[in-house]
Amino acid sequence: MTEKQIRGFPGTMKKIPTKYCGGCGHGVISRLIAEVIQEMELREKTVITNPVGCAIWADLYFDCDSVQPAHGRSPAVATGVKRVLPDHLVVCYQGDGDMAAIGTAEMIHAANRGEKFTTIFVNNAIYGMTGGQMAPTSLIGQKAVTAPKGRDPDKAGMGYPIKVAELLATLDGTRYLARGAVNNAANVRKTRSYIRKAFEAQMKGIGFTMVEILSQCPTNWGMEPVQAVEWLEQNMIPVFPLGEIKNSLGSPGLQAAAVFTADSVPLLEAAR
Ligand SMILES: Cc1ncc(C[n+]2csc(CCOP(=O)(O)OP(=O)(O)O)c2C)c(N)n1
Ligand code: SF4
Ligand SMILES: [Mg+2]
Repeated sequence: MTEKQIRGFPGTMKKIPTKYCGGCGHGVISRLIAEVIQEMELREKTVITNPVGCAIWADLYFDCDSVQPAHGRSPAVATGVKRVLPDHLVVCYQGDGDMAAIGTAEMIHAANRGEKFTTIFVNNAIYGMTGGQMAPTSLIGQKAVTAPKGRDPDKAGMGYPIKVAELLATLDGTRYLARGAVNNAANVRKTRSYIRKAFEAQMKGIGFTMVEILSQCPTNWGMEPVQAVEWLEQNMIPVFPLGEIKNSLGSPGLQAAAVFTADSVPLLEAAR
């Protein structure tokens, strides 16, 4: 029987060991981004902004240009890069601490301005790099080093998990917002298709696009990798439902009212 190669190593990634822990979702997400860049033949025209977080070494893994903004400032830097190089693919890679905590202002205003870059938002419900502090996306009751008894929105005033995709869906500048996950092969494939759709929209000059991706952090969740996948499925997906949260790619201009997909209307109602 002759061997047939199903999938090769994407040329847009360097063949070096990553610094990610075993079972971490970041590595899969990086690979998906690299595969889509390669498929679209955009390696020489891509600029990635690295986050401050466990993906800080993204420039070591991707074989394309990159910038290292300060913590949370990636949307501001991506805005500048995209405005100077409008024909380039600009990918803003951010974690939940980076994007939904220290970088909230930059995120909301870049999205509201309809900046034409794509954010890949890695939601692992924790600050991974710094050792497991509570993130804005941590679940109610989830333990973190800064919430040893679990996140408590009422008595301890710790707030509720922020649903970033639903939040940004209310802004007219956002045109495509999807939420995927890397817990199984089917969701990995779906997430890849969301990334492709967002990148294609960006290259057509359409406004702000984002793919939020639910991702495992077994190390700071204190779990084995398989257990972390199960935890994501049982706990994160019910709070952060998967699918296209907003798709107004067909609308003519940035001022067009948000067009929600049939799936996203109940999701938005549930998020209220
Ligand atoms: C201005 C500033 N404040 C705080 C930090 C410390 N810091 C580094 S990474 C990080 C959180 C990263 O969490 P997240 O964005 O969720 O990324 P993850 O590691 O989970 O992928 C923090 C608070 C810093 N580097 N710079
Ligand atoms: S600490 Fe968590 S997010 Fe960071 S590399 Fe390890 S598993 Fe991944
Ligand atoms: Mg995180």
